[in-house]
Amino acid sequence: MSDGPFTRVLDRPLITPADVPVKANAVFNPGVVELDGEVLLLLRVEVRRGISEIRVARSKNGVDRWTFDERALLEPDMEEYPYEEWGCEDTRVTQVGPREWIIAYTAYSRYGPAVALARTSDFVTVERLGTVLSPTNKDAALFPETFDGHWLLLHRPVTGGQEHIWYASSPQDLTYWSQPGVLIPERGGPWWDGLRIGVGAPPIKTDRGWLLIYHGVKEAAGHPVYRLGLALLDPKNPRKMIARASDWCFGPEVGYEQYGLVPNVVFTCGTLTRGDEIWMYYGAADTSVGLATAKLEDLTDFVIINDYLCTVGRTKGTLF
Ligand code: BMA
Repeated sequence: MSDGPFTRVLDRPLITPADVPVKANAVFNPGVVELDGEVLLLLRVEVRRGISEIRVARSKNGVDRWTFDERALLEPDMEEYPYEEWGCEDTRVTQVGPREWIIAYTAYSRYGPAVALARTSDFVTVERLGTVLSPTNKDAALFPETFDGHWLLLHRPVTGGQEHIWYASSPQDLTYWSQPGVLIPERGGPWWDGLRIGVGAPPIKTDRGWLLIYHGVKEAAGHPVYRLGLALLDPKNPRKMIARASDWCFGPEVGYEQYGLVPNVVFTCGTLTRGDEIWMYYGAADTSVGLATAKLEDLTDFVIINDYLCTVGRTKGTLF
C-alpha cells in the first residue's frame, strides 16, 4: 500500500516485540546505519519495567533475518548516568569520520527528557559525550559535515508550550552548543503539524539542498496523530529553510500503525540511501518497526510541488 511518495515494503511490521531476545513491551523508533555489509538498527526496546534501552539488530539485506547483539548498546545506569535514570530513547546516527559515528539520543530522567550524545566506532561499545542540552529537549540529529567550521545540531526544546525545530552550533568539540535559532516552527491551528514537530531522520544531502524528514502532531478528538513531512534546507547554510511541503508525506494508514501501545503513530529516526532510493525505518504505534521506501527524487519533487512557502509564506514574508 502506498501513501504519497513512500511504499511500505511488507504488509506487516519488520520487527515486533516477540523478535527481541529479552522480554519486551515494545520495539520501535530505530536509528539506522550501514556497516561492513550489514544494516544495523539501533532499536529502542521498552523492557517490562517500562523503561527503554537501545539494542542493536543486524541484517544483511535490511529487511529480514535480524540477529540481535547480546548486550544493550545504551542502557540506564543510575550511578553513572543519573540523567538516563528513566531510559535511553530514540537514537539518530550520523557518520562524522571514516569509522566514527555520533549517536544523538534522548536521556530521560525525573527531570525530563534531555539531549545526549555518544561516539562509537563499532556499535558494540560507546563513549558517552554526556547530556549536551538540558530538559525539556529531544529529537536531536547532527549534520554529517561542518558549516564554516561549526557542527550543527537540530533539536526540539519545549519553550512555553511551543515545540519547534531549533538548531545549535558547536566548534570542533561537539560538547558546547550555542547560537540557537528556530529552523522550522510548528504550524499551529488545525494543521497536521500544528501542535508540535520534531526532527525525524538526520538530514539527507541532495542536489536541491538538505532534505529533512520531520514528524508533526495534530490532536484528533484529544488523541495525537503522528505523521511525517518534508522540508528542504539551504545547501550551504542549513540554518535556513528553503521549502516546506504543506501536506504530510506519510501517515498511519495500516493496522499496525493505527493500533498499538500509542495508536496512530509513525515516527522515524533513520533512513538509508540505497541507489536512488531512501529506505525509511520507522516506529509504528510505539510498538513495532516498519520499513517504507521512496525514490529520493520523488521526495524532493514532493517538497517543491507542495511548497507552502512558495504560495503563501514567502510572499507575505512570514516564517512558516
Ligand atoms: C514522542 C517521542 C517518541 C514517541 C512519540 C509518540 O514524544 O517520545 O518516542 O514515538 O512521542 O508517542
